[in-house]
Amino acid sequence: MKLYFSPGACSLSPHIVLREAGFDFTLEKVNLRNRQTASGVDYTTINPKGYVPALELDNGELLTEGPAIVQYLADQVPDRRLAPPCGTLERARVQEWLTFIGTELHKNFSPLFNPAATDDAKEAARANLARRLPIAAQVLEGRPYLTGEAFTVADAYLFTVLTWTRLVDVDLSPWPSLGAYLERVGARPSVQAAMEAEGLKR
Ligand SMILES: N[C@@H](CCC(=O)N[C@@H](CS)C(=O)NCC(=O)O)C(=O)O
Repeated sequence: MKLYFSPGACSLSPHIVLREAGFDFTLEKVNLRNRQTASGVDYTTINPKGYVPALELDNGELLTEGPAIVQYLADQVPDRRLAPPCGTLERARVQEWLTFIGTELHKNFSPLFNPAATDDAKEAARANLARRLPIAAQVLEGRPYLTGEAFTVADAYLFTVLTWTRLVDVDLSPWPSLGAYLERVGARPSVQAAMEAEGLKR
């Protein structure tokens, strides 16, 4: 398998999951400014959506959309318990978090990275984050991971999104459980290795 990624972007989530799952895989960096891959290919010829992540499967098919990719990976290695079995309420809880992270957190960070976004759009995004981050913070006051005692693919995604708070000056100090969570998940060997491979470790 090959993961198309950009350092520190949301592709870090499937990157972490590939390592948690123990897969053999390769990485190909995508320059999101000019949409060229590291090997000099126009990325839109590989993934017409133009954004990362995309996972090239061993049969040549391309799978996109982070939440779909991480669940596909988890389902290939059920023994690793990266997601509960399909069709269970526990699985729906993981999907509930993946959707919340994708639509309510991730997409409210996007304007903060976008130089073309107006100040009003940025302010609205910050206000949305200030209303939504406490939802995750409250849950993490009572458990180490989003759905309980065990790390799941939803944690790979939340960790990834929370790392962006450092880049766009979103202060996590009102929610100490989120800071502690960043430390906890960030200490996992898979996360350390993924960050090293993406050149994110200082
Ligand atoms: N719906 C997509 C969103 C992916 C996304 O927002 N990717 C960002 C990086 S975090 C990106 O590649 N942005 C560049 C662009 O949109 O052109 C997913 O969940 O995988």
